Amino acid sequence: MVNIILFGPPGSGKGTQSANLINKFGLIHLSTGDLLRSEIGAKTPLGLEAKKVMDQGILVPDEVVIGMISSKLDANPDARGFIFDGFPRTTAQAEALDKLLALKKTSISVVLALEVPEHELISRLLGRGATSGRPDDANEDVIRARIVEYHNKTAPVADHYAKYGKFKKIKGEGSVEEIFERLSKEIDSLVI
Ligand code: B4P
Repeated sequence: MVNIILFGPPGSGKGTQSANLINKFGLIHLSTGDLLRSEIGAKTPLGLEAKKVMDQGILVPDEVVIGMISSKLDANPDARGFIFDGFPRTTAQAEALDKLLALKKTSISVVLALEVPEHELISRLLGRGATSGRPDDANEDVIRARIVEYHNKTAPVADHYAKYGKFKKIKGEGSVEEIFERLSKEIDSLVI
């Protein structure tokens, strides 16, 4: 099995690249952002609670997203692998993911971390906010709050995987196709 974490700050292109990578490599895309937005769209109790924090640019509680990922792993017993997009976003989430994968006798193959300068992140997210209707992309204060959350809570996840030699930085600037090529090269060396 090949299990990849696509890592990086908000707006670094995780969602954009995952959509293309799953087609090329036949992996299953697990995006906690997408899962949460689908709960919000369906107006479930979980979605209504999540919306309150997501609209402020802060992270949803660990137990909520860990529960969602656990159900999705159980629902796909025959997968040849997964791309985790936007998860794990805290060290507690990373530890929980390691345990969930160990139960399935597998582990993370590599963490590919997209590196993009902050001014570019802000301009990409404001650009999407102009058309997507995503409240967390709509104003610069919320975008900055998401970047602060990333530095405080998500960046330490890099150390968690670097300890095991599984962390790889990828230049996240350039065209979508150029970045796709960089990521594909890394995954090619893993895929059976
Ligand atoms: P996410 O949905 O994960 O969103 P993201 O980090 O903002 O976006 P991503 O990096 O995927 O950027 P994208 O490709 O879309 O999270 C949203 C919120 O959900 C979080 O703030 C949090 O509240 C909550 N949440 C999610 N997961 C959680 C977890 N595990 N724990 C707790 N809370 C969680 O690209 C952005 C824009 O850039 C797009 O418009 C795209 O077209 C553009 N773009 C992409 N690549 C480009 C390129 N190469 N050049 C120019 N533009 C590009």
